[in-house]
Amino acid sequence: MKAIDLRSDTVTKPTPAMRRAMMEAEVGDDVYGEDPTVNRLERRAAEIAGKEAALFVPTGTMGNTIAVKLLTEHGQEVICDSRAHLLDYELSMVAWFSGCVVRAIPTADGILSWDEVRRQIRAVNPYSAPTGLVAIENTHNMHGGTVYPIQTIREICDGAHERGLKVHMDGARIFNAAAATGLPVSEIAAAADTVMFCLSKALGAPAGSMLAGPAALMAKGRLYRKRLGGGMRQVGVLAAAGLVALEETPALLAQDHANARFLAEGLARIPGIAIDPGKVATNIVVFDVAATNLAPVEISARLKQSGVLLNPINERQMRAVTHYDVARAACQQALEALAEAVTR
Ligand code: TLP
Repeated sequence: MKAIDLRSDTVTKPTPAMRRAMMEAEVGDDVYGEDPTVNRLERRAAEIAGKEAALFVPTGTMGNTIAVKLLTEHGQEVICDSRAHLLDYELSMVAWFSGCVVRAIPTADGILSWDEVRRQIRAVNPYSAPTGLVAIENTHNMHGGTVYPIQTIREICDGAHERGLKVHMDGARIFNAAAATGLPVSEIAAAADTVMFCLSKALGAPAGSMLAGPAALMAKGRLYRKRLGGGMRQVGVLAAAGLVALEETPALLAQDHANARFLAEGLARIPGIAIDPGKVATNIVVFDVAATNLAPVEISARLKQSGVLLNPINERQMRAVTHYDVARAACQQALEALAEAVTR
């Protein structure tokens, strides 16, 4: 039996169209800038993001890392929310590569407001690390795929820019934000200096992310990418899948969102599980299992025995992520397995 894999949308397998495009991809040495497929992908990604240029990077982590390096100086502070991916899941690259410290703001749903950001900005003085950058995560992963209201993004970006700060958007799942709000990606990212988005998550490509922003910054970013070991040579084979992902998958995301809402509604009916389905706007469902009196790792292990893969994110919460490789029927099966796992 094929496992129902709700651990992440990173687990999607490339579609037949992606595999065909990969096989037929025209390639060259991308370190010389000679891979025509990568060049095409970078132009297309820039166009979609509404930025001058884009850079193909192997991972979202590398995209965020390069963005932070481009937009800060050594010793500055980066403001983000307290459960941001770049704080909790990127091996302290903000410190390791850019020499910055993080000022984390706790939030109810991962969405920062300008007022919260404003109060944390440190001016140059004899004690503090001066603030250099604000990083916002849209959609917000660990808070359950929450989406920034466009007005909030504009307020944060305008406010930050007025104070001489930069803004990076970790838009790993910005296409989910676009599907949920009906706004084009370019509009969502417009006010931010740089935006990173992943081809390898809900869009379904086997690997790769894009960093987009001003041309001069992206040219410098190419050098940081090389420093980090991201000069990938004939990588048009991957870019080809990315191009297919950009054209084909965005239209399918609404189905993933409907499936996530369906999962959330089912979860809310299982005794001991707490979730507000009304808050599930995209493809990530984070739910609290504390009242089941079972540890999330135990629930995860029981689910695995019934062919459902679903990970804990801490001692009380678990995360289910929908994507094109899980259909509605699989979500129903996962709900039945969960109900069984927590009552067994
Ligand atoms: N997220 C992964 C794990 O690392 C948690 C997942 O399964 O969701 N920004 C955001 C918001 C992300 O969710 C991720 C990956 C990244 C950046 C990093 O992307 P990769 O994994 O390509 O380095």
